[in-house]
Amino acid sequence: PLEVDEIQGNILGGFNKDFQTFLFLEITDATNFQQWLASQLPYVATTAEVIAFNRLFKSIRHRRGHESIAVRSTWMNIAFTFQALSALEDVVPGLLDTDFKDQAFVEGLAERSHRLGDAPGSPDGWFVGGERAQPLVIVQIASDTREDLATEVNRIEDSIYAGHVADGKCLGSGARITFKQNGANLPGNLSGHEHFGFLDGISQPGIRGLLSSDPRDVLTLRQNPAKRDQPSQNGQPGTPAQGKPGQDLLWSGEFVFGYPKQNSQPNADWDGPNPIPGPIAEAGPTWAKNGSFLVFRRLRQDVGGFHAFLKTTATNNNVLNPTTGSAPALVGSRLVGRWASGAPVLREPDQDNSTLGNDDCANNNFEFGGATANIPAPPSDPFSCTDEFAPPSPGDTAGQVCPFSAHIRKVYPRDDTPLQTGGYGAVAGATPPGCPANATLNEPDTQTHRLLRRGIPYGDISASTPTSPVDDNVDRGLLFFAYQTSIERQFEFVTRCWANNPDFKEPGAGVDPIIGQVNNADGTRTRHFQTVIPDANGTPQSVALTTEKDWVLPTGGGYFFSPSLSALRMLSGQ
Ligand code: N7H
Repeated sequence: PLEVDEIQGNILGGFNKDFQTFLFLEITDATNFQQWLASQLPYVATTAEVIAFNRLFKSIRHRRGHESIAVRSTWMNIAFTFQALSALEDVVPGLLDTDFKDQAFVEGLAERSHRLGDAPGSPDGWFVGGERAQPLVIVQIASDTREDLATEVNRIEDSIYAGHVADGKCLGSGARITFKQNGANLPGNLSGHEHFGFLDGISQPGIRGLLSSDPRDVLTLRQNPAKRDQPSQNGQPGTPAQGKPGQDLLWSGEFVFGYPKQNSQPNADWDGPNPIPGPIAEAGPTWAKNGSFLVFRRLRQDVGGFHAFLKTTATNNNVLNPTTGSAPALVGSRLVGRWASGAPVLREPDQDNSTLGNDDCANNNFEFGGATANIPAPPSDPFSCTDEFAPPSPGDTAGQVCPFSAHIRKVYPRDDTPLQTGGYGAVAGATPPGCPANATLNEPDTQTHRLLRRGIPYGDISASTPTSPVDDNVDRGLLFFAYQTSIERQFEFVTRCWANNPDFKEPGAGVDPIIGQVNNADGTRTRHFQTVIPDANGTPQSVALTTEKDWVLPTGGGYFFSPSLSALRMLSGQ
């Protein structure tokens, strides 16, 4: 079973708090830092704690609606770059005697930035993480209210500025704060949405063997035992075959070290009643068990520029949206694969539908390759899944409803298989270096490239909308966080082999309009993508689009390792 008391809380539980602050520390003195770290260990939140709280919170909210809820909590987690672990090696003998296998983690994000297609000059000038070989530590603090957050951030900042007393001597903390980043859930109607306007955090991989923090899942299981797995081969009984409808359950080793990973063998019975686990996820050092890699990207968003593009594209292509009247919003839905409310275009091609977007039982229930069935009408229990949104998703193998370039299809192609030979760049010589040439795209393999996303917006909301774009030049965007056990196979692969690869999943599909980045041979950053927009009669029209702009611009980040509670104790010399 998963050692939920050992695993830091944001990894599998997900902080999912409205207010978050991230402190970036540089280690200046390893011995003093060790003692500072020891003083902070009682505050580190575990997965057990976070899941228990989230379950309680959701069930109270379900009973009381959205009125203010008195239960609150504040959580802290901590993670280290490879360079920060190296800085501790002198005081923790043998720490890095066994190498970390993931080369991306060892080199760090600054060193790898060019591989991700970042603009020339990156990462110099980033707000944080731009310096190569900087021993950086991230402290993640999350709270339900601004006030609670400020109290905890002040406590931590004071402990860093003031240092601490040990053996009657006043020591420095051995660290200095190099950057402080606030993030917050957007206010009002944009709550839960990112700055372009789309609901975020809908689709996540489910974790085998982890009881979901959603009370509906627990109740659905109680009512419908058929949804339970048979005892699986490594003996984790009673896990559901699916989380919420459309959410596949993965072996936890995809996200936490020391547990079985997915079985990527083609045709492996990966989601059947007796799924066959893959090998155990190993970081290298044995003390990495119950830890996870954390990728952070500070992504500035050009909201006005993106909205202006949606509007111009709608005008240039005579796009009409007879139902909602918002042609730019219709274009946006094809670039993302969901409407602003979160409703997937595969289930609602013609117009936005906020009831569908908000319904956790329906908003992820679709596949690209095959049809998905509707969930049968439930018993009267209000927690269980209803799915009144007929018709069910019919699938879309030809990419006529959810274009192949749409963000959600690029970064997670679900059950897609190639239409033509070669899923990763069938055009000879076009396969990006390091990406499999002429690999066969199949679902068991796709499930080895998943991410547990934990992002939160930063910066003030924009007045811009797709119908009335406003360019105000404000620094706002997404603090993108993702956990995984291989940065190379998960975050970097998704970015390089899928999002930035113009020939994925079909030759000529183009790059991901949201996050795709290209450095062309002629020195430009011009991006091309093919989309499909219905005309006034609903007939899909193929449209080739081009933009010189990056609407999402990396302005900071780092590759971190989030250790187990035992490993944190070891790092602090206890
Ligand atoms: Fe994306 N957006 O608003 O357009 N993303 N993303 N992302 N993203 C998703 O299902 C967005 C970024 C993934 O399972 C949704 O939660 C923006 C990076 C993955 O079906 C929306 C930025 C990477 C998924 C956005 C951004 C990814 C996903 C739908 C940057 C990885 C799940 C809501 C500013 C390299 C796909 C949801 C699935 C979903 C947006 C960044 C990956 C609306 C604005 C850097 C794996």
